[in-house]
This record gives sequence, C-alpha cells and structure tokens, in this order.
Amino acid sequence: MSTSADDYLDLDTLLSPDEIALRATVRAFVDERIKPHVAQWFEEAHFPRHLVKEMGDLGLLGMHLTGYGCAGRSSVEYGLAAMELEAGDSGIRTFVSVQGSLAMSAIHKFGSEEQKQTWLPGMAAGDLIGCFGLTEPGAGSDPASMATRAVRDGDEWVLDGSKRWIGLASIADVAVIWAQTDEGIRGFVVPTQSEGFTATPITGKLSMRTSIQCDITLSGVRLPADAVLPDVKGLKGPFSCLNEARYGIMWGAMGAARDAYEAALAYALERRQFDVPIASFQLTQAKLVDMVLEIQKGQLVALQTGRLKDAGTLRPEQISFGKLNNVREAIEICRQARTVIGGNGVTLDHSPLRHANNLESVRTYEGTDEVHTLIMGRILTGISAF
Ligand code: TGC
Repeated sequence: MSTSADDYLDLDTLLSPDEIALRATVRAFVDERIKPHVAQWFEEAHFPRHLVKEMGDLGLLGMHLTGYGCAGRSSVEYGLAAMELEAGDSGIRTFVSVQGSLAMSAIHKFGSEEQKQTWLPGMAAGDLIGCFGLTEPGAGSDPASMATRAVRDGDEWVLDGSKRWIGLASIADVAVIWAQTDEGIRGFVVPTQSEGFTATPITGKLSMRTSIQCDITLSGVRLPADAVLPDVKGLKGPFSCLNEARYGIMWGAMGAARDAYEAALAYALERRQFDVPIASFQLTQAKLVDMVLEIQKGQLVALQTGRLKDAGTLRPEQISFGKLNNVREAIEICRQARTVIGGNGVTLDHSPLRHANNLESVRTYEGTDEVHTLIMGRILTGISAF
C-alpha cells in the first residue's frame, strides 16, 4: 500500500522519463546536501553559500533558459526541481528563484548581447550571484509607485533610491534594479561593487532564515549608458520576470507541503498514546488524508500550468491561480502536520513549522494572496478592484 503523497494518484504517469530522472537527481541532492543540515542553518540564520556552486554544477541555475551556459530545461522540469528544493527549505528554493527566474531571466529576456555574455554564463555556473531590486520600503504590492529614479547625466545614468526585501543582495555580484526614468520604468544592470551601492541584510526574521533578504541603498550610483536593459520599458519588464518566479513558487510550495506531510505520517506511525500509534486515531487519519488531497490537487495544478507554459500559451492570471492556491494550501498542510507532531512539532527537530514559517514569506512575496485574488477577480468580472 502506498503512503506517499507523491504517487497516490499515480501522477508519475503524467511525467516523461527525463522529468522523473531530473526530479530524482534533485531529490537526492536535497536529501544528501540540504536536509541533514537545514535545521542548523535555520537556527543560525545561515545561507549555505557553498551550495551555490553545487547547484550550478547540477544545472539548476537559470535552468529553463537557453544558451549562455544555461541548461535549457523545460518549465515542467524547472517546476519539479523547485518542488524538490523546497522540500528541503524555501530559503534554498528562493535562492534558485531569485538567481534564475528573476535576475538571470531579466538579463536573458531584455539584456543586450554584451550584458548576456558578461553575466549569464557565470551566473549559470554558480560563480556569480544576482539579485532583483523591485520592491521598495514604500512600494510593495504597488511597484508602479516606486521612488527610485535614474537620470541621465551626459554619457552616464545616475541612480538614487532604496529597495527592500531584496534576496541575496549582500552577497550578489550584480543587481537588476528597476527605476523611474523620464521614459517610464527601466531596468539597470548594476555591479554591486559600484560606488554608492549598499546592501544590508534584514535581521530578526521569523521566516526564510536560510536565505538572505536585504535593504539596498542607491546613493548617486553612476553607471555607463549601456547599463540599461535595452529591450523593455514599463512594468511589463519586471512583471514578466515575476511570472517566472511565481510559476516556480506554485511547485515549490507543494514540496514543502509534501515534506511536512511525510514528517507527520512518520511521526504518527511511530508515536504511541493510549497504547496505540496515533496514526490509528480517526482524527489523525483525517488530517493525513486532507493533506494528501491538497498535495495531489496542488501538484496537478502546477503540472497543468507547466504544460501550458511549455506550450507557450500560459496567461499571467493562470499563474495567479496556482500561486494563490498552492501556497495557501501548503501553509495549512504544514500547520496541520505540526499538530500531528504535537509539542515536539514546535522544535527544529521536525520540519513542518519551519516550512509553515517560511511559507508566510512565500505567500507574501511575488504577489500577496490579496493581489492574486484580485488579479483573478478582475478576469472573472472584468472589473479591476485594485
Ligand atoms: P498595470 O499598471 O495595469 O500594468 C502595467 C504593465 O504591466 C503589464 N503586466 C504584465 N506583464 C506581464 N506579466 C504580468 N503578470 C503582468 N501584469 C501586468 C500590463 O499589461 C501593463 O503593460 P503595458 O504595456 O500596458 O504598460 O498593472 P496591473 O494593474 O496589471 O497590476 C497591478 C498589480 C497589483 C497586479 C501589480 O502591480 C502586481 O502584480 N503587484 C504585485 C507586485 C509583486 O508581486 N511584487 C513582488 C516583488 S518581487 C519580490 O517580492 C522579491 S522576492 C524575491 C527576492 O527575494 O528578492
């Protein structure tokens, strides 16, 4: 009898041998290189930078991009990798998302040939780290209100402003910074060694502790004229990159949920109360069943979304469906899994509460539940409620 949330509905029959093989490779990496250490990293708020190169060697960085040293994998393969990485920890999957879906994707989609040649091969290999600066202290859900400004001064651009919640910025080599200009919002490729660029890690986080999020200050940062991303103007630039990251998140959240379910199931079979394993109680079985129902449904949503993406027909509002549903359900699954583990579940000896705490960030970044609800509501009614 199968007890795995992975195969209850034989979803593997919907995957190709290559997809299953890629998933197995990433799962083995997570089991060996992440899971044994992740509780300590979370406790110490430590980002395991040594894994960056290893993930580059595995072809996981910008893996759905083609050329420039990228692996050229499908969207479904990218999603499966995100799911396995987040079964380890959301912070590690977030690194891969920021690097590949946001920073690399911006340069790949909109950069000049020189920008691509300069940055992408090193980023794909894990030799260089990138970050993506959109959100600001005063501009979260409404990036159109950003205050960061870039002005031309002769042959140079001069950037002033601030960004907040920027993943990896303090260890990044390059930042893609979005700023207001006289011709609308533009993206800039900013080497982080530039004078006037400062990134400060945000401390005191109760979530995403194996990752780094920063405040960025841009004080008169001078860049050459060709630092601008030439091929996009306006918010559709950063939003196109967010589509990529939001897509990966809907898969990743199901990885965290699956890991929490597996932890709860193992505990329920082992833990005895009233002279029997707690898995023999009807209320415990109901919790486990509800988890599997939502994990399987969430994986189907992610897979269908991935197939649409690979077919080139995916619409942004369909990504909102998966991001909203899967993260919301994953948090609930992780919290329920914690209840199965009882008091012991509030420690780092067990993964569910760590995952649930991480998912609080995941449900907030890349579009909050409210933003994705209203994106869907606008499609259903034809009325914008923003
Ligand atoms: P609107 O002003 O109407 O649209 C502006 C332009 O953008 C286009 N567009 C899109 N293009 C591609 N994909 C999408 N998903 C797009 N959504 C909009 C739109 O067609 C228009 O183009 P054009 O050519 O007409 O100018 O904006 P809107 O009313 O559609 O959007 C409103 C709203 C609330 C949905 C949008 O502002 C939004 O999505 N807000 C959420 C912002 C968000 O997700 N922020 C996350 C920032 S990144 C982050 O959190 C960092 S996490 C990673 C890390 O750790 O660093």
